[in-house]
Amino acid sequence: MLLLMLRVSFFLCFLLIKLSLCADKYSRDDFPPGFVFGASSSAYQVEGAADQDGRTPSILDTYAHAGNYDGATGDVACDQYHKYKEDVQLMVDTGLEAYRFSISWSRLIPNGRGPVNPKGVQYYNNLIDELITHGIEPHVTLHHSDLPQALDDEYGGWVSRKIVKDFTTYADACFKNFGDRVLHWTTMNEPNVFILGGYDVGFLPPQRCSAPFGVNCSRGNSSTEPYMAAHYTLLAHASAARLYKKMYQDKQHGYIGINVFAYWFVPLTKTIEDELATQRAMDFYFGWVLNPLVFGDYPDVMKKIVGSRIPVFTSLESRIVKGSFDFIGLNYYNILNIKDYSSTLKMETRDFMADSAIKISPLDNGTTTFEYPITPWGLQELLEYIKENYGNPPIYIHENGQRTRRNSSLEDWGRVKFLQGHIQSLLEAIRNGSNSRGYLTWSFLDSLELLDGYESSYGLYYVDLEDPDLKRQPKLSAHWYSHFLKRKNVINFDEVLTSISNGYDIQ
Ligand code: IFM
Repeated sequence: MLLLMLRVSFFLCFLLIKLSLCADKYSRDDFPPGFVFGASSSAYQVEGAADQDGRTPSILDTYAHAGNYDGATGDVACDQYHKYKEDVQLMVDTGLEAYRFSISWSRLIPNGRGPVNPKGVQYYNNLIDELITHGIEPHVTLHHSDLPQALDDEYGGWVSRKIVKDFTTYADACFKNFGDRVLHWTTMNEPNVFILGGYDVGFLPPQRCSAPFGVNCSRGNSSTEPYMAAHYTLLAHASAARLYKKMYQDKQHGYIGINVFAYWFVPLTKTIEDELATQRAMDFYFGWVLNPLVFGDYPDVMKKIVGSRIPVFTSLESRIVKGSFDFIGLNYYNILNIKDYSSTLKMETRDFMADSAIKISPLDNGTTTFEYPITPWGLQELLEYIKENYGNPPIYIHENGQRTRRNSSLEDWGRVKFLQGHIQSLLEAIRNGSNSRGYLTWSFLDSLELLDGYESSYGLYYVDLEDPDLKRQPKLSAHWYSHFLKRKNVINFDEVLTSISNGYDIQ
C-alpha cells in the first residue's frame, strides 16, 4: 500500500512538474514537416564591395553618402561579398536551415538596364552554391530598398510605369541564372515601408515628398506619389511572378511571393471611433498591398477616401495581380496603438498618412526603451487575421527580431526573450490553423540598419567594425537559436545559460 501511494504521488509530482514546464517549453520538432528556420539579410546592408566588380550605386548608396547615416555607409558593411564562405560556415555552426538574402540589382545589371554583369552572376552563384553545399536553403529577395540610382535619375524609379518592364527583365535574369537552385523567390521587400518612407514622408531614399508632409525633399508629391509607387510596384511584382509561373516554374519547381511589413494594431481606447480607425489602419498599411494580391483591388475604404489619387486597376491588371503569389512574406516586429484622427480628413491637401486619418503611438505599456516591447501575441493575432480575412495563404515570417544598441552587451537577453516568445506564438498560431511555413529572424549579422546606419542592430552575431577583419562574435541569442535549432528543448533561461556556459551549442 505504502509503495502504491509513493508511486501515485511520484507520478502526480512528475505530471505537475511537466505541466508547469510545458507552459514555455517547445522544441524544433513541434513544428510541422517542411517548416524551415533561418535568418535574414539584404544586399546593401551586408555585402559591402559597393564599387567593386562592376556594381553601380543604388538609391541607398546615394542616401548614405549624402550623410543620412552620420557618415556611415554600406561601402564595406559586413563585407559578406568577400566573407561569404566564413558566413555560411557560421550559419552551419548555428544550425540555420535557410538564409534569406537579396540580390543587388545594380550589381547584377549595372545601372538597372542592359547587359548582365558576369561578376555579379559569379558572386551570387558562389553564395548560392556554398549555401546549398552546406544544406542551407537560399531564400532570395529581388528588391530590398536598393533601386539602381540610374533608374531613379532617368524616370523616377517606382513612380513611373517604365519600372515594370525593367524590373521584369531584371527578374528574368535572376530566374535564368539562379532559378535552377533557388526555390523561394520574393519580388519585393516591404513595399509599404519603402514607399511611405521614400515617397510620402521622405525619411528613406529616394527622399521624394512635398510640404507640409515630408521634410528635406527637393522633389516629389506626397499626395499622389505613394499611391503611384505602390501601383507600379504591385504591377512589377505581378509581371515578374507571371513570367516565373509561365516560363520557369514547371522546370524549376520553385515558389514566388512578395513581402509586406505588418504591425499588429490595437485601438488606443475602446471607443467605436478608435475601433474603426484600427480597421482603417489595417486596410491602409496592410490591405494596400494584400487586397490587390488576394482580391484584385485596393480596399474599399482606401478607394473611397483617396478618390482619384489612387490609380485604378484595369480589368487586365486586376486579373494579373490577383493571385500572383505562392506565399506572403511577413516582417513583424511590434504592436502599435491607433487613435482616430478623422479631423485630418477635412484637410484639403492630404498625403497617405492624413488619408488614413489615424494617430499612431507606441504600445502604451509603460516602456520607453530603445528595444521593442516584447509582444508576441501581436504576431499570433496578425496570423489569425490573415487566416480569417485573406484565405489563409502560405506565410513565411521573413523578419522578426529585437533591436538593441549596436555596441551593447553580447548577453542580449532581450533578444533571447523576444525570439523565444515569438517562436512560441508562431507555434500557437500554427496549432490554430495558420498556414505558416517558415521563420527567418532579422538579422543574421549586425548590419547597416536602414533607419539609423550603425546605431542600432538586430544581429545574432556582433560584427566588430573597429576590427579590420570585421570579426563576427556570437551573442547569447545566437547560442539560444542554435540550441533550439539543434533540437534541444527550450526550457528556461537558466538552462540555456548553463548549456551555453558548457560551450556546446555553436561548434
Ligand atoms: O533592417 C530593416 C530591414 O532592411 C527591413 N525591415 C526592417 C529591418 C529593421 O529595421
